[in-house]
Amino acid sequence: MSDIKRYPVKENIGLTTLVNNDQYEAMYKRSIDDSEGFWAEQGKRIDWIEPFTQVRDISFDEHKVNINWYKDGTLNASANCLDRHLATRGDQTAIIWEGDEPTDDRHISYKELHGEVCQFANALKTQGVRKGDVVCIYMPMVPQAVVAMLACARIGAIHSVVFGGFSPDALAGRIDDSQVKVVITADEGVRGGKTVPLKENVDEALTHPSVNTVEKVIVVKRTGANIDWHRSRDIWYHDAIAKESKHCQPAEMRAEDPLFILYTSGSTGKPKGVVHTTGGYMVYASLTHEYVFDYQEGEVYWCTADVGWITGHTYLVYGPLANGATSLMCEGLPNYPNINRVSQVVDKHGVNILYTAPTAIRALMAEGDAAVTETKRHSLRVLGTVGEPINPEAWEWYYRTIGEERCPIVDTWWQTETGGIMITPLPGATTLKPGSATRPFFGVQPALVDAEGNIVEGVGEGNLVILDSWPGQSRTLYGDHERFMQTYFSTYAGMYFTGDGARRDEDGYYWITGRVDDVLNVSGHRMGTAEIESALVAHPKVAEAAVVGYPHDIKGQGIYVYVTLNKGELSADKEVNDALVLELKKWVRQDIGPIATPDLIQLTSGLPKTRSGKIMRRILRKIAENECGALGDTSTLADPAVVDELIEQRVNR
Ligand code: 6R9
Repeated sequence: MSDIKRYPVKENIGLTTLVNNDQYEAMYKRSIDDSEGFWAEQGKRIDWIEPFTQVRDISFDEHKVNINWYKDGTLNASANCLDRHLATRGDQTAIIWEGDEPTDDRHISYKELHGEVCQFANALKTQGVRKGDVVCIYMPMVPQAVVAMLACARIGAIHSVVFGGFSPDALAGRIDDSQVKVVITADEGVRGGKTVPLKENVDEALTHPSVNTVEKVIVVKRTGANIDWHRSRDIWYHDAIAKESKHCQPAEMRAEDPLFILYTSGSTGKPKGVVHTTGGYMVYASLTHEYVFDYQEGEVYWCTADVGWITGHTYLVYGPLANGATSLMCEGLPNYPNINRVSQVVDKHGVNILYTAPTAIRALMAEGDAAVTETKRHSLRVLGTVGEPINPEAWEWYYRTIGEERCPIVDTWWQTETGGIMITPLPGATTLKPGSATRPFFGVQPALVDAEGNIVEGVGEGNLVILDSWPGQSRTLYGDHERFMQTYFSTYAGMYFTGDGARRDEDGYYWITGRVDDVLNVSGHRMGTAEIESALVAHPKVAEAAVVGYPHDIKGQGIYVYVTLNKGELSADKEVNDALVLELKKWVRQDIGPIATPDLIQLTSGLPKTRSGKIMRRILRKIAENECGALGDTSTLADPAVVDELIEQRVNR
């Protein structure tokens, strides 16, 4: 490990929330030794209607997992993001919106955002939305997406944001799973100069026979495109708010009332509706946003994630707004219309803190210094990354080229289920090692577990678990607490299992090695292999499908698919087979969405199976990685000849 570079703390990053590593160590120790006292204090950073007296009430028992933070307190998340700032920073910009085209932008002050959220909250009530109802938000990256989230929070409705890149089928599944009452969408989205037919997708999703709870569809006019209109069901957003008041009393919510549902891929086919509640989530979002990004009053903070992902929820909306930050929201792509767009936006708005994903960094890096031409980036102070392991080359490039060796990089490890950042450096306190997410955040107790379920001490490797609860933790899966307990608490009894593997070095630094379950990480997006497989086997010509990941320069992981066809469908004619491969790619794209499009498809006459019929994915992964010499133990194969054919006809070389 001695060739690992270290970047000691820089003195010149400006004001820092934490002075040094000793302070981190002391505060961390306190957060573990006196969890109750630490979180009682931190709980005060947000505004409560009825203050809490109980801090934590937790059971990690695999059969009766029960997680409560600040249980008897009441609050409103939108009031914490808006109302409490009005007196001190009502005229400060809350959201800078940067449109897809560089000429398009808008500043929205806390006062304006408050007014619009109240208006829309009233509109939702007028449309019949009540406390506890589920509202689906299927939107492009426009300010109304944030307004919609906060308006739901204001009246105690539970939002379920579905990423605008998901297909009508994927949307239908998510609407059906949580019995959505109202859908909020836009006529079209715009990204990288291309439009996305969001309203059309909603119309199609709502024709699914299983979808029968949606009463209203509220439509934001983004492009003015021609769209179908269902008079009794559809309402324009601007009409819905027209007559509504800019005042709306925030609903008094209990700390453990759900704030939102967010669907994420697991290792089985059906997406999981991860539920986050109000009090603990807000405390954790606000605390991590301040410490991890060393956020200082008045700074411009830019998280490039879409609101359809957890990163957009916690670090574009709830964390920064709870802290009164100016949060930049960008509609388009990091490389549109030019490769230096990110740097241009940084200069244009004086961005101090930039939080993005390794896949975006690698895409910029691929163009060399073009990503920074004609820009200065002098305002930048802290850089962050999230979503997947960052390779040291990309880290170094980010550090030198974007940050000019001035800005610490916070490589933040966390998950949809964790609600907020869990393992991360703290700028100004932590010596950095490129590729390592470094040390646990306050209150977080990571551990490594070996194959036998024993905790690994000191230097070592294993599956990453978390030993005790933290306030941002997900409480359940919507409508399926059994599955929640089963998925996260049954692998290692009494511990939260992350699904990731990790290594710990001699300094106690964590190095995340990636998923250990059947979940891929494609451009920082979680994709269950089972989801893609079930899409494929639904194709009339497909008999069986097996999906694995393989290393991809830009995306981190690419999607490699092995497909066997129904009898007689595999042609002797290469052109016919090639056409089918294209058709299958399109099929998956339409079924799930563009992010799930397979990169490589291999048609084969058989899959490697054990005698009991289990697909041997280990072998398929090796072949997809083009490492055919290292297949490992193949003695349990039912038919070894299959492997020779797979190697012979592999499509990654
Ligand atoms: C926030 C988010 C979670 C999975 C997680 C892990 C991977 C996220 C990472 C990272 C290495 C990091 N992951 N951050 N791996 N280093 N800094 O991405 O949530 O979409 O639920 O994905 O992403 O594999 O388990 P989510």
